[in-house]
Amino acid sequence: MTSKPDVLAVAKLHPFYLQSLQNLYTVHDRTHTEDPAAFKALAPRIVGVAGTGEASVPRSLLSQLPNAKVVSVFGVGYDGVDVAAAIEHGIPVTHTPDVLTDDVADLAMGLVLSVGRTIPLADRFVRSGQWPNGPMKLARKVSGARMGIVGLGRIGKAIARRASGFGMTIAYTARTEKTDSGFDFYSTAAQLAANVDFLVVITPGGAGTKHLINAKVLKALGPRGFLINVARGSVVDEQALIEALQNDTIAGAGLDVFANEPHVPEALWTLSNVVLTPHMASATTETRQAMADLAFANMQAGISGQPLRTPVPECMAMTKR
Ligand code: NAP
Ligand code: 8YV
Repeated sequence: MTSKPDVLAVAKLHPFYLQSLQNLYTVHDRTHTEDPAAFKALAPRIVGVAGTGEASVPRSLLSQLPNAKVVSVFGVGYDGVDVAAAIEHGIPVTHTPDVLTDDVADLAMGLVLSVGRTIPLADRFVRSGQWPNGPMKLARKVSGARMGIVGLGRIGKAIARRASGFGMTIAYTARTEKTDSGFDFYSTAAQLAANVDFLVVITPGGAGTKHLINAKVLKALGPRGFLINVARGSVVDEQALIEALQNDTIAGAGLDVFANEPHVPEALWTLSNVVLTPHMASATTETRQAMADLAFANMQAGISGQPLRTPVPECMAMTKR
């Protein structure tokens, strides 16, 4: 019996992705961190690396994998992968764009409605028997409000389409102006924040966007403004955000991502003007299946030397190893 090729999982994989990998490969679950001694002997046999959007694939790991042919990320964001090092080692990186765009945009709008219309707070109000004692505090009208989108890419545009359906006016910031969008462009997040009611963050993570949303941006958003973050925890200065929420510098926040997941600062748990979700923007059965199918197809293509389905932009021009 011939043994299956070896693949390293660098994070806890979603069962849909893991099961399809296990049909063709022997999957070593985080052996590099769980059993470094065993990994030394295993590393030269690894032909593929499987990760998630939050996974770390540093240069120090890639340099131990002389026969790896692909890093296949289950997620569109790949800020944890040292792509420059992967390219130097001749290992292309793939991700799962587009298939999750609708779900992430849906959750962003869900958070806008949740914080603006205080839906989770209202649910707690009813369940805790407070309704007979008086009306709830009035909420913030969402229809017709001004939305600012930080990152008008695939998901940012899908959020804009949904917000337009609510009669919201859209403005945005990005690295480059999109003149065909028809939306107002601001060159900085602070300028954008000063001109909107809901500021929705949907950029990649990593060094280029670290703390793009800082105390200055939050001050510009102001006491009637709400922050929504569905991007990466690293994009927002979390300590500055906590202070802005505690001091009513901003009105509230809807957060799907955090600086040190799965750990969420206790200061956020206690605030009533915050809605918290556990990095679940793409977490529907339908979308997780589509992500798993695409991540698996990329892994299979990489290992068998076929054209990759969705390499990350930096690896588009790479030839096969
Ligand atoms: P995308 O199409 O590449 O769009 C990214 C957008 O961010 C682009 O408009 C880009 O500007 C902008 N951007 C990049 N760096 C920036 C900077 N320094 N300042 C301002 N804007 C900047 O990516 P996507 O498919 O929309 O995904 C975006 C991100 O969403 C992912 O990378 C991931 O981090 C996050 N995400 C989160 C979840 C979740 O579960 N919460 C799920 C999926 C994705 P240009 O257009 O000018 O290049
Ligand atoms: C996933 C994500 O939750 O696509 C991304 O960048 O952050 C999410 O879709 C993640 O990749 C799965 O762990």
